[in-house]
Amino acid sequence: KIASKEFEFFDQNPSYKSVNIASSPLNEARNRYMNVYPYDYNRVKLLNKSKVTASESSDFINASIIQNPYTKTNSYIATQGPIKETCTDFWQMIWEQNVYLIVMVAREMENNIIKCAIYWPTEKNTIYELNLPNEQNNDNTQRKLELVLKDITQPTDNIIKRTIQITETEIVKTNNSVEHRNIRTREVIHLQFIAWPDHDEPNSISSFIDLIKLSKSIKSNVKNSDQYTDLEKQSLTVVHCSAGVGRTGTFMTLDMLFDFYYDILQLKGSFTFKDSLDANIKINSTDEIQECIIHLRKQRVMMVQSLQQLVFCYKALAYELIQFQLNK
Ligand code: PTR
Ligand code: PTR
Repeated sequence: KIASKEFEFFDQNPSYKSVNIASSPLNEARNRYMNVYPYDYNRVKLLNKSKVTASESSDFINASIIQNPYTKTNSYIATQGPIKETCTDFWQMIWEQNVYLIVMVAREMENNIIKCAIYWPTEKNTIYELNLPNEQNNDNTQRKLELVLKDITQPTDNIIKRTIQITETEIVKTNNSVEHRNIRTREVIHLQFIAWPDHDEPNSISSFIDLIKLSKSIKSNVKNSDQYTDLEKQSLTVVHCSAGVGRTGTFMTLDMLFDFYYDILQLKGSFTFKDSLDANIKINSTDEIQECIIHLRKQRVMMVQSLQQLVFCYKALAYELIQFQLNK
């Protein structure tokens, strides 16, 4: 009941900001849903503009930079599941933003409806080539991204983990030769959660918590690895579903709140069973889930999109805090 009031509160207090770039005639076709546009103020801009028509190019992708309200740092990119026409833009964004972790909280097809293009390489050790935009129209140089699926595993029943190697290459044509230069290579981890239909909630709490924990452990491994540059280590985690709001918002809410509460619990030493059931240790007398979603909704529309997803946040946070307490 409380959750349903709370949910109405979000819907009745939308914090709309301008979406002029997303809704402009030039970019409209790059959005999967016409009611889910990224705000202008925190959209991700493609650094190399790509051609949309013969004379016009655009830096638009349906993606929003999301700040973690607790750490006050930019932490994620929330984005739509690419459509066929935006797969190259998606990889361009991954490359330009130095991203090493993509969390996909959707299947490519649900209820016989396509929810996301298959934008990743599906055949192991085969090179998939994408042409990067050639803004200078330099006929002699073409930059490309080469994607190779290096590994695919299933760490749990509901998670598929892909290791995708991206290499930026440059093809330089001179009078009588074509030179193929590798500029840089990076491994990107792609985690796909396959047990969550949209507008709904995951079919098991613990399986979704596994996803959050796996993504946290990948981040800490990368921080300690010398394979990655500092820029890459600090990169934002890309999270998407179909619209990049409902399931994506739920993932981010829980991912941020787990860290927030782990820190508090480490400091406080203990808390009561009732505290954890409430999942609502009254810090500053606020409901942290509500606060967190209010912050997210200022950054992207419909983050945590349905009542079930809000209730799921409470259940999953309570579950995790109880486990945390029991395992201490
Ligand atoms: N927008 C409405 C809602 O959020 O419930 C209606 C809706 C429901 C729209 C389901 C789309 C839905 O599913 P799909 O994303 O599969 O089209
Ligand atoms: N037109 C759809 C709606 O309003 O329901 C847009 C939409 C589709 C919104 C899917 C959210 C959706 O879920 P998710 O963000 O989890 O993919």
